[in-house]
Amino acid sequence: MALNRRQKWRAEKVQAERIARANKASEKAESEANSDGEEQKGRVVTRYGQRQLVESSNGELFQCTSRRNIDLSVAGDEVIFQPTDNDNGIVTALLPRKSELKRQEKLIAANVDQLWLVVAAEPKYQLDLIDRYLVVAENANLPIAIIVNKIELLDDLKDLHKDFLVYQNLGYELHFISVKDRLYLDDLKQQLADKTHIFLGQSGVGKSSLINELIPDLNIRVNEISEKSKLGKHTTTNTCIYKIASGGDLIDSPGIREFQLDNLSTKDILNGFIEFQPLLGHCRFRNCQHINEPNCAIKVALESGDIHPYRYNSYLRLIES
Ligand SMILES: Nc1nc2c(ncn2[C@@H]2O[C@H](COP(=O)(O)OP(=O)(O)OP(=O)(O)O)[C@@H](O)[C@H]2O)c(=O)[nH]1
Ligand SMILES: [Mg+2]
Ligand SMILES: [Zn+2]
Repeated sequence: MALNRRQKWRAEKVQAERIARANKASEKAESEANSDGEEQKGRVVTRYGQRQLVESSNGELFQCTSRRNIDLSVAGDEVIFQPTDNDNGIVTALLPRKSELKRQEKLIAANVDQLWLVVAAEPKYQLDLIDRYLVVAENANLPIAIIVNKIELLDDLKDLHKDFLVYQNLGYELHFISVKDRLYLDDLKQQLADKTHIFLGQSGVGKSSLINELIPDLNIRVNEISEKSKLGKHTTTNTCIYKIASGGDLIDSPGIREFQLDNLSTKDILNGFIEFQPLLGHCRFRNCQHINEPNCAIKVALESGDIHPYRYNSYLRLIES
């Protein structure tokens, strides 16, 4: 519904007031910054609105605003900041990023080394959704591994292993675990012992529970999934980075719901199927869509069994949606 003139005027006024307030706050913070602590390096733990929580090298937390000319930071960002009073401060510089993780054009984390796609026995994983997440993950150009959680709920793991064989054959590392019963966590722990890791996946699969388990003194709020709906409850609201005592860093992020899934371009989709990569450019037509064109390298690979029919159908579904 279009806003009428009066509503529009009101919205603009509110917006202008908001900007004026934010500018005033940064001016105040800036003048305080000039009279206070030394500039130091820190890392952004989480951001909320115009503020961010910055961790200093000795682990102290500061609530910071940013100097006006500085881009918004996200969890994982390295910054220069200046403490003002007590536990407040002002960010004066944003250091260059090693990597940026974006969803729907929105930056969600910085300086991530490894991406983990988390799925679960309940809410039950959907393979086409996994393919969709993998496309997003592949487009971030980061190493990806898959965690299947809550396996203690299954009587028989045979079907599970069969379902995930296609991913194993594609070279994705797989971990079948139960956070609840602490099954098969040791391997995982070792791999998380250094570098920065982010956990992505549907709401309710146990991302926060896993981080809680890996960082025992952490109090991430974990809610029970509503028994009836069998739908994940949206518990984590902010992307947040946590340090493991042994050295690595773990980033918890809010679960993705189906309606929030990224709009993927044809290029992203093609980029997202790792088994397609060596074949691209080998079709008869340069602009081949790999649907029903003659002499299509992808279709040839499909027919010879080098591309799994399931994955090819996922590709078709994504390209046609
Ligand atoms: N049965 C079982 N339940 C688990 C396991 N791990 C986590 N849960 C439960 O699953 C529910 C959701 O866990 P969370 O850790 O909040 O899930 P999340 O992925 O962080 O969800 P969002 O923050 O909404 O994205 C909680 O009730 C957990 O107790 C497990 O291994 N087995
Ligand atoms: Mg969570
Ligand atoms: Zn083709």
